[in-house]
Amino acid sequence: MKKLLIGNEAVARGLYEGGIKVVSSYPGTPSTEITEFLSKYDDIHSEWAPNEKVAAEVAFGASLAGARSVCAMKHVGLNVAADPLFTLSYTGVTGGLVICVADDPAMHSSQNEQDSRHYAIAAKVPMLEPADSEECYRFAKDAFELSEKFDTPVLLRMCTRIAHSQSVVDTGERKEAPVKPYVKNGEKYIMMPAFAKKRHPIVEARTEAITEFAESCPYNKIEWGGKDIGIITSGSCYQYVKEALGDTVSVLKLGIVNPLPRKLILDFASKVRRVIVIEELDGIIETHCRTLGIEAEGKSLFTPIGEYSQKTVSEIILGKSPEKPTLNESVPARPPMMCAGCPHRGMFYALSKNKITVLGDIGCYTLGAQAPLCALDSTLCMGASVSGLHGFNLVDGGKSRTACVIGDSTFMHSGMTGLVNISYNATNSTVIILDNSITGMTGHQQNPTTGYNIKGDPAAKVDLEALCHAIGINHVRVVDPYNIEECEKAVLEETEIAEPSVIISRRPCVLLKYVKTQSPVTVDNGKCRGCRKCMTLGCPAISFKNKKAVIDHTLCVGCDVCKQLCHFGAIESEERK
Ligand SMILES: Cc1ncc(C[n+]2csc(CCOP(=O)(O)OP(=O)(O)O)c2C)c(N)n1
Repeated sequence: MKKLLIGNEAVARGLYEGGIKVVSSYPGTPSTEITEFLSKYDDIHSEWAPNEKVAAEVAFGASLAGARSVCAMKHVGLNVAADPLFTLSYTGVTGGLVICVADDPAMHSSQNEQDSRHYAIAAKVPMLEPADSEECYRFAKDAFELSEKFDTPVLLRMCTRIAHSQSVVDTGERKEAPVKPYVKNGEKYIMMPAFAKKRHPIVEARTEAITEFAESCPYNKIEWGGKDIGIITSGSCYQYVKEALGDTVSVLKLGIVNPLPRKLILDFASKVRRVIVIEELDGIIETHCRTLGIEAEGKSLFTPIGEYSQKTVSEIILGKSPEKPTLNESVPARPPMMCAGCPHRGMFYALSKNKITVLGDIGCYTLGAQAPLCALDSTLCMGASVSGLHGFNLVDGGKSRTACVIGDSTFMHSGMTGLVNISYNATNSTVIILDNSITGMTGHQQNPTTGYNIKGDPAAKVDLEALCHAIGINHVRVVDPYNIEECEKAVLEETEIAEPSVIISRRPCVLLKYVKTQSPVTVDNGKCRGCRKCMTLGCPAISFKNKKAVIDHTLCVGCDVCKQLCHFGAIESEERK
């Protein structure tokens, strides 16, 4: 049946039809919807794991038990799952195992721009890269076969443009893949040195076999056009090349980006005058061409930074802008900002006002770094706020008032172990868990602290207070971030004491459906002195006109935080007017 699908939905459909039995993932833009779409199928098991390493290991266990399994993550998630990945390459699989990884060139929603293809090379596993939704569907479906045929996990590389763009997919029916019977096989699955040494040559031989497969497989294809320029490309860049250059050039489109074919590339290169590799991020295909002795051009023309477009390709190859219309460049920028009524804001105000040095983490609350709050001093990767704070305090030795902030999902992901270290190695660190009862940043996924699973069914709920106590923290207190005085008091007291402490700043995300908002607040123009105190919150509902504060009723949710700041009683709740 023909359907218009975004790349991630097409991947989910392909995996479903390919016989998936288990998917375990951790959310991360632009990969999240793969698992969200899979969770709609009731005949497979789907789950959010606390982090990508756990997810990959769940997929491994399910594969070991004979089922086709999947985990999906964003590019930085693969750093977290790298440990199982590298040895999974040695063990191989029983049931087919597919790891979907989504890169984010241009960092639309990421902290770096790493190129996941390096992982495929380093871990010596095959990587497929689709260029539209139809390929997302087909590659995902075939990936299980490939995984079982070559006894390897298979990486399916997505990128933001392919994951979130729509194109037509001709879907089919699910083909059940019976669970293979479990057979104990220590030499294959117990990777201690004696056995692992025997597996390594198998991995090398497998790479040779897949390279041979890549020479003539249907995923790599040549489209002949003008022979003056031969373009070698893959993924989204293929679309830019076709749109910008049509058949004025010949194109070798690679669908397997690791291992790369040799004969196919040499043959293609021998038939064109000039070889240009167009690949976003790093010059991986270009380097491969050069090791084959081909004088390929690539990064001398195209930047390793950010995304390309048909405009980039046209301007660099043809020296002119494309004839087809491009997006109007003057689309207004819409930078992310903390929502009106965001429960993180009150705590950030308290931290900023009291000039606390705050190690930050990754989530909606990273936006606390923006003016006017400017409440953060660092953001590195998930979990790093907690471990980093301990390191900072080891050196700072109490000279500054310090704390760290971490969301509930991020705390479950990789903050807990940092807290164990704080407790065990004893620094007077204050960890603030911003518990908004959801994984907010990636679009409201459940996590182990929310009490619901991926399907929205009730599930075991981690008791954060009890967990922190069990880790050895004696000072654990809960505050309401809509109460500024309470937040300030907690921050000042807990950063003062001579032992580790945890503040749980708890209030559900205001965008959750079950959260009841209050009537908006209004400024009494007579009382407003134009002091701009309310503006220091950075609430998007508050602006300034004619030297007075104005509150946008379409945005205000009546959290009352600004009201607490106004010394002149100029901000009033609607019903009290
Ligand atoms: C290793 C890794 N995995 C996934 C992500 C994507 N990601 C960014 S923040 C975040 C979780 C945010 O949830 P939470 O900590 O609860 O904070 P909130 O956004 O709700 O404030 C995720 C999954 C990431 N940046 N890095």
